[in-house]
Formats: sequence, structure tokens, C-alpha cells
Amino acid sequence: MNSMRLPMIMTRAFSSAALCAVLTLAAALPEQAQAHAVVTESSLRTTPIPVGKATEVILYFNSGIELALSRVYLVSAGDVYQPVEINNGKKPGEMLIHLPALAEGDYAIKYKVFAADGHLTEDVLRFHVAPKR
Ligand SMILES: [Cu+2]
Repeated sequence: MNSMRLPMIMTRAFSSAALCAVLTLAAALPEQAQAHAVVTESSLRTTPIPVGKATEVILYFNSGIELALSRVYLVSAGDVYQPVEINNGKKPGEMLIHLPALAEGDYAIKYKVFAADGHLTEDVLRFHVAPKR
């Protein structure tokens, strides 16, 4: 990561100015923002999961993801893991997670996602399923 190969054709003055700009930018961005797949937004925040109805959750990652190498599990009470189907969303970095119909209760989505750069990210998103009020 962060390889900074500058074309040899550049003049010395220009290349040092460009290098300086690149170094400044690299210092300003956290390492994770350029590399590993991190969830930046999730439909869980905006759209509650209804009781007894199969739904889709969308996770928005900061980088492209390798779907074939990624795994997502629904975790139910008692630490029961169930693999769930995933698909690409409309844009790179969007992942659709297909959840079965769920009873009221506490759940989590456990994901292991490979970013386009080959790095693995694991995390857990907890959520609650409750009847509409
Ligand atoms: Cu990475």
C-alpha cells in the first residue's frame, strides 16, 4: 500500500512538489480509510428489521469487496451461527445480506470481508427485531 512511483520523465522540481503533496495527503488520511474494508453505513440504522418477514440488509464499505471470499453469518440467541446469502449491491463496496424471517429478539450479523486489496476485516453488527410501534 501507499506505493508512490513517480514517472521518471517528470522534472526534478515538479516531482518533489508532487511527492510532497502525496506525503501530505497520506499523512492526513487514516491508514484504514485507504485499505481495509470498513463499514461506513448500514441500512440497519435507518430501516428496522420487521418481525416474521425475510429482509435484506445493505452494508456500505469504504472499499471494493471480494464477495466470493467473504462470509456473513446471522448470529441468534445462544451464539447460533447461520451462514446467509450475500450479493453485490448496486455500487462497488455495497453488500446485500439476505436475512430469513426472524422472531422478535436480539441478533447480530458477523462478517468476514475481503477488501479488494486482499485484507480481511471481521466485525459484528448487533440489531434488535421488534414489532412496529
Ligand atoms: Cu488493507
